Amino acid sequence: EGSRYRHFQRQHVDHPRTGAANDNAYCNLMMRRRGLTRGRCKPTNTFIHSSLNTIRSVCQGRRNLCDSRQSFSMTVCRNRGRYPRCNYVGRRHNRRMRLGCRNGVPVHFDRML
Ligand code: T3P
Repeated sequence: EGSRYRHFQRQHVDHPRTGAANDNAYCNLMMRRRGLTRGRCKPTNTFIHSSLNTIRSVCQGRRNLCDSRQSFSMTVCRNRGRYPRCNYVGRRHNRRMRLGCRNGVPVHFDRML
C-alpha cells in the first residue's frame, strides 16, 4: 500500500513541526500546503510531530487498528470556515493515538486516545 502510505505522510506527518508558531496560522498554512483545502475544506486533520520511523512503529502485528503506547505531540486542525474560505483553528495535544495500518505501515489517522 505504498500510495496510501505516502498519502498518510502528506496528510499527517510534520516533523519537525514546520510552518507558523501560532496554532491557527500553522493550520491555515499547512492545510493549504499539503493540499487539504483543494475542492473542499477537509473538516478535521491531525499533524503528528514525530519521525516517520517512530510513527510507523505503532503499526504492529496483523491488526488494522493500532493504539500507540507512547504519547505523541500533534496539532489538530478544525475547519470553521466555508469553502473556498477554509479557516482553521489549531490545538496542540500530547496524546496517545489510534492509527489504521496496512501491511505494517500507517494509512489512516483514526483518532487521539
Ligand atoms: P484519513 O483516513 O485520510 O487519515 O476521519 C476522516 C478523516 O479525518 C481521516 O482521514 C482522518 C481525519 N481525522 C484526523 O486527522 N484527526 C482526527 O482527530 C479525526 C477524528 C479525523
